Amino acid sequence: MITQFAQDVLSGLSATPKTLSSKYFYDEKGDRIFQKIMNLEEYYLTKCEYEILETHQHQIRDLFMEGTSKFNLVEFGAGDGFKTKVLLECFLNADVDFRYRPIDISGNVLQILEESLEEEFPSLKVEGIQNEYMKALRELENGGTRNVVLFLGSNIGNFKHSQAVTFLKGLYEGLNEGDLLFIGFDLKKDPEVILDAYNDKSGVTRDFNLNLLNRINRELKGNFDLSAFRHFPTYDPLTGTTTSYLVSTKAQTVEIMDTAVEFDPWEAIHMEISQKYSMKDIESLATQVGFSIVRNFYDAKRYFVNSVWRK
Ligand code: AVI
Repeated sequence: MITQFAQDVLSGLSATPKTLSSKYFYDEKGDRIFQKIMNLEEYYLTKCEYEILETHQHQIRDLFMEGTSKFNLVEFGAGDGFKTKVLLECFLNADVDFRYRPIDISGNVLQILEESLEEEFPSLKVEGIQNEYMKALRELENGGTRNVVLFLGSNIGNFKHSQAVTFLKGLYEGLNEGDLLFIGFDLKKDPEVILDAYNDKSGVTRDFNLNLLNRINRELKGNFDLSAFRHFPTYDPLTGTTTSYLVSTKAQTVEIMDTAVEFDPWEAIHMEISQKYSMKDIESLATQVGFSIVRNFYDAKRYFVNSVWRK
């Protein structure tokens, strides 16, 4: 049986323009490279969001607790929980009554996270949900306990506008009146700062993109020559969209599962978008989906915002 990955790769590479989905970046090696990205000098996003959580943890706690005695803290794509641990520690220190429910499609990711949380915070109530985000929503509490959903890291930025709206509408439908969404957006800023974040000098982001070609070679019997593709990110300050391409430096034929994919010289594969927002963009997105914005938390440079939305 042909996997969803194989189907998506073959249809993406036979389309015009050629495209691959960035959701496939995250195999084991991709996860490791992304960890490196988050530690890069140029990649300000993680540092800014960490600063927001550190600086405003008490106000965030008070907001989550406003008008209720307990809540479920649900997280989409928790990863290693590095940033979330700031909040978890703050809530535990204040004896807040809450349960942490990280959601991830990978059982392995959840298990590693749960083990590290048990070691660091033995009194924390953790109950992971292994499922796709939208399906996991059906497992959420609707017995009166508030759900607070964390969607950190500007992960929303990897969706096109229409996908972001569909995703947030699905989330809205899955929540109860009064539930909260705590969501991270990367803000529009000096285009050079943005471009550098996706074009680091040490080439880690290039390797992150090329790793998907490697994954195709490994898992789909491909024969991409990685040295014949160049990483090329762009940023359009009008739309706020960062787009990453891999550009074929010559005419070449790549075989994937016995299918030939032809590249013209300098033909590009669209790899990823990372959308940057203005506060107006964020307000209109929240309104379009039906949420009301309760509060916005910024880092000192105003590079990033964590916006709190209520259903
Ligand atoms: C996961 N996501 C928010 C990252 C971003 O900034 O778009 C993925 C990434 N791609 C290149 N560098 C980081």
